[in-house]
Amino acid sequence: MKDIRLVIGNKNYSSWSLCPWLLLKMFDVDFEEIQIALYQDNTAEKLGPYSPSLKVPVLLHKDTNVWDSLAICEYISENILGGAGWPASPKRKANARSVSAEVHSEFPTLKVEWPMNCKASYKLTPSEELEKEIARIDAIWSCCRRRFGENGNYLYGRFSIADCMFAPIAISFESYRAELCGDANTYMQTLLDNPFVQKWITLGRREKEPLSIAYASTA
Ligand SMILES: N[C@@H](CCC(=O)N[C@@H](CS)C(=O)NCC(=O)O)C(=O)O
Repeated sequence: MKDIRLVIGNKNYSSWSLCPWLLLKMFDVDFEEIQIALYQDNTAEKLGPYSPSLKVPVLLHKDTNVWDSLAICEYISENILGGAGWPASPKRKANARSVSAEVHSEFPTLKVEWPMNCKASYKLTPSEELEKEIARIDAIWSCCRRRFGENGNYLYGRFSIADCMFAPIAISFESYRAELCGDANTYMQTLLDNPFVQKWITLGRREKEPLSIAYASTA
């Protein structure tokens, strides 16, 4: 058994699972993946031993377990990557933490109207509320790239946890054809071209389990 284990859900649908998975992959951390199919009759029984919230993702590291995607990314950065998960400068780190927390706590319409589904590929016209959320994400991406992106193609130049938090959104934006401004669109493409995001999408598309009737209709 490996020291670091990550419990994730279906790659096709589990947007939060992608965030820490991508961080571990990008920093070449050796870990074991434990995949549990969500919304099956036995899902709670399988998650119970790992996850007090009965949700994924969960990180198991030696005798510690951490649940909730952003807490896991913070833990990985602090305890496994020596802090390298965030940009080094305090100003950029504060900004990166703010936008990552915003993904975590905001955008309720996006999460319901355009849930990540790696198999989906069609235009889905956003509601007025969703348009406002897309505009906010467009503004975050454009502004970060302009202010902080000089040393690379990611949000703060070099890859960081902020990119992990936005990767599932990039997948949804591509699936449902979000209309973005130039800089934001280029950043979305950077995320989609990331080899590990590509791998996640490919593996997600191969999965067979539907989540529920509602999700299954878009799969
Ligand atoms: N805020 C949590 C959300 C976790 C979450 O909702 N996970 C979903 C999969 S992406 C899940 O486990 N759903 C199972 C359920 O709701 O029963 C995080 O960031 O980890």
